[in-house]
This record gives sequence, C-alpha cells and structure tokens, in this order.
Amino acid sequence: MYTSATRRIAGAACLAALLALSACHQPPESEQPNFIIIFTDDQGYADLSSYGGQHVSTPSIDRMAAEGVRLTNFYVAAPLCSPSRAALLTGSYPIRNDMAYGSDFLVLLAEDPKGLHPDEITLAEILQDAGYRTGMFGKWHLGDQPEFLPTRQGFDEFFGIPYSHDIHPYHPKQALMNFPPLPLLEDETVIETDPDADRLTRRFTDRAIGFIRENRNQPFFLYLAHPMPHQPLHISPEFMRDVPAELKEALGHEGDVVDYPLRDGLFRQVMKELDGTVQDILDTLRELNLDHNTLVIFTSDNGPYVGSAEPLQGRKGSTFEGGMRVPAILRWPGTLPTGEVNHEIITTMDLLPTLAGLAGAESPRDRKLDGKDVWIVLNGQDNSPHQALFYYFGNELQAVRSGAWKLHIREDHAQALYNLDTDIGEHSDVLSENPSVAQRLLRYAREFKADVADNSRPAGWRSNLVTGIFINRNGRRVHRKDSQGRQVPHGDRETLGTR
Ligand SMILES: [Ca+2]
Repeated sequence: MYTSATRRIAGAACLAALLALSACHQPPESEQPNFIIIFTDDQGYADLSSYGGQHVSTPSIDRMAAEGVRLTNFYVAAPLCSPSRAALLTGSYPIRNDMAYGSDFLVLLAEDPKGLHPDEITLAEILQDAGYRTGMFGKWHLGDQPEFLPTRQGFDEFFGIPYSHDIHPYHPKQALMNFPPLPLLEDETVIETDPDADRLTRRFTDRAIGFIRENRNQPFFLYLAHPMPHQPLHISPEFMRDVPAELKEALGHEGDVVDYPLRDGLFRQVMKELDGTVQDILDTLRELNLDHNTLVIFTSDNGPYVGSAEPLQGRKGSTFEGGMRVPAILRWPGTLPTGEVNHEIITTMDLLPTLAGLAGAESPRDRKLDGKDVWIVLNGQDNSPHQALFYYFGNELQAVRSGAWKLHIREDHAQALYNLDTDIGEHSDVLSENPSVAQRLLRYAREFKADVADNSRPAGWRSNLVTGIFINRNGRRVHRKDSQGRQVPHGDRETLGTR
C-alpha cells in the first residue's frame, strides 16, 4: 500500500534519478492517480447524445467519450438511489449490507433511523487510508443521522444534501410525508435549509473544482454526486435563456409550490448545464496539468424518471434493463484507450476494487465483496469477470443475467427469458425454447441467494433517533410528529444500534 511517506520517497528517488540520468518519466505529483466520479441522478441510458439521445445535446460528455471508453453494458446494482449509492461505495450488492430497502420505504427518507453501517468499508475510506484527500459534493442518500454522514465514511470534506432534493416540504405528498426543510450541510453542520435548487448544480461543481485546485499536488478522490436530473428539475438562471417562452411564463406563476410535471420540460436544459459542468471539470484538469494523472468516470445512479432509456425497456425502479443499465464513460488520457466502445458487463461495484488496485491499496479481505477489478477489461484486454449479474428490486431478486441471457424471476420461478444480444428491449420471451438456459440461470440465482445468506452484513440503525437536527428558516429546530400528532422528542445521540 502506498502512503504519503512512500510518495515522498518515490519523489525523492525520482529526483535522484533525474540528477543521475537526466531523464525521469515519473509524474511530479505522485504515482497514485487521481479519481473523479461524476454521478448524476436518474439519468437514463439514452440521456446523452453519444448514447443515441435525440432529446438532449451533450457535446462535452460526448467528447469525453471520444477521448476515453464508452461502456454499453454498465450496470448499477439497484434501480433506485439509496441502494445504488451504497453499492457504488461498498463494492457490494445492497442485499449484502442490508441497504436494498429503506427503513419503511424503498429509499431512505428524512430523519431515517437506517443508514449505511459505519463499519462498512467505503471506497473513500480505502483511498483515504492510502493517502488520498477525499471530497464529496452533492447528494449522499446513505443516511442522515450523524453516524451515517459522508464525513464518517471516509470523506475529508462534504458539502451537500443528505438525501434527494425532493425530500422537502414542497413534495407533492407532503401532507402524508411531513418532510422537514431540506438541509444543506458543510461537513456535519447545517448551513442552510431549503437552498435554492436552481443553483445546486453550479454550487456543487464550483466546490468540486475548488477541491481539485486545492489538492492539485497530492492524490485526490472526488465524488461529485449531482442531484439532477432527478425530479423536480432545476437549472441555473443563465440556462433559462433557452427555455421556451411559454414554459418560462408558466414557471413564473409557480409561486410557493414546486410544479414537478411542469419542470419536466426543463430536461434538455438540465442536461445542457450538467454537460457544461463536465467540461468545466475537464478544463480544470487540463489547466492544472492533471489530465494524464486523473481517471474521470461519468455515470448515473439508476434509470430515468423524466428522461429516456431507449431502446431499453423499463425506467427507474424497474429490473428491466432501463432501470439499471446506465451510460458510463471513463477517460484517462494516455492510459485508457481513446474512442473505444466497450460492451463487457461491468458494474459500479467494480469501481471499488479497480480504483483501490490503481491506488496501490487493497480491497477489504475480511468480508465478501461483489465487485471485481476490471482494469484489464476496461483496457479491452479481457472479458467481463461476471458470470452472472443480479437484479434486485428492494430485497427481491427479480432477474439474473449471464452473457446474452436474462431471466426474469418471480418467487423463485422462471418468468421470462430474453436474449439481450438480439432483443435488447426484452420484448420476445424465449423461455419455452430454452429450458436449460433458464435452469442454469435459476441455479445462479439460488447459489447467489445462499451465498448472501451466509455472507451478509447489517445496516446501521439508530435505536434512539436524532430528530429535529435540522433548523428551519426561523432558526428553530424542526421536529417530526408521530402518528398521534405528538412531537417526537429530540434524541440524545446514544450509541448506534443494529438490527
Ligand atoms: Ca436516482
């Protein structure tokens, strides 16, 4: 494992070699590459021009693809925010660390007793231990109790929101949900409530760029998790210029409500703004001469809600391909191939072991992970290491893929079989013609479930919930009410329990 000390030694050795040989190809910063993961929210498989989307214009991200590798069979581990993000950071299927489902809803909500267990070893912790400076900007969604925040999971810095920006008092079901104001956190401190959502994309990007500048001379891991294009859609004021006059006029009458369906009309501009922020990041790397020592990964947390996954069937929340197959582009000039399209099955869970390997760090050995080091696969020198890929909705295994075959399962029985090579839209069920294929995939599913039963880990739970940790506009703590309408008392931050 590299440490900052070994980097300094490497630098000194390089200087010695430089003096002796008057030639040294060692990068001046360190041998450890920088990593940037740009993670959008609910961006579908077709929501980039380079993936065929006609409804968007994304020249910067498309150029990034031309300068790197574009993946066509890249998967998240769940079709929803919280479990998908847990998998990205832990290299494990959410079913393994009990993050496949929230406490009483599909994803985590405000003041939720559940979160990613503090004992989970995240990619950020691995890189932090390897000497990296780690920063996260944007949407977390792995628990909002103090023990669950990014700063407790390996991030030196956090500026962002603890969950989706629609978990706020303007939610269409607020009468039922009773959400507190959306907090904006600096590390673990609430610095604003209900921040102007129009400016979040820009603010998170600016902080990310500042982080790159501050850490230009040391290895860094930047996790930029944009809240867009998740509903309700928002854009910076300057992007309103392109919005059709009719829509602009209607938005002017929004008043104190947030009109979600109306705002869906901003999708093209949302993607345009996100595209520009990617360009800003890449320009910063070029300016600081970090281009050749930085791996940039652009992808999404799950399928579209507003956008498009064509020609895939299904959307966010679905275990059809559209729910979990997402656009993914990797760029590392001089190291990764350029202009390549890679069709191998790769997942977000693979990023933990792959990036750990590139950093000279080790993946955890005391627990079972599902991700694999796919570095040689990304370089086009090997096939996918995944014999099978598992599609969960919540705690239910609904499909399994192996090679071209994908079997949909209900209650442990084969439901439908598709050949994704010839039927990417999952329209022609060929189950009756291929019983042995179905049996093989059912066996993979059974074996995986048995393995999970033997090798699973708990989520974090607070037995004594911290409520009212968020303040309202008047500086008052916002308390939740119980089912009888009584105010739930402020928790006393007792030790974290698990169940
Ligand atoms: Ca999402």
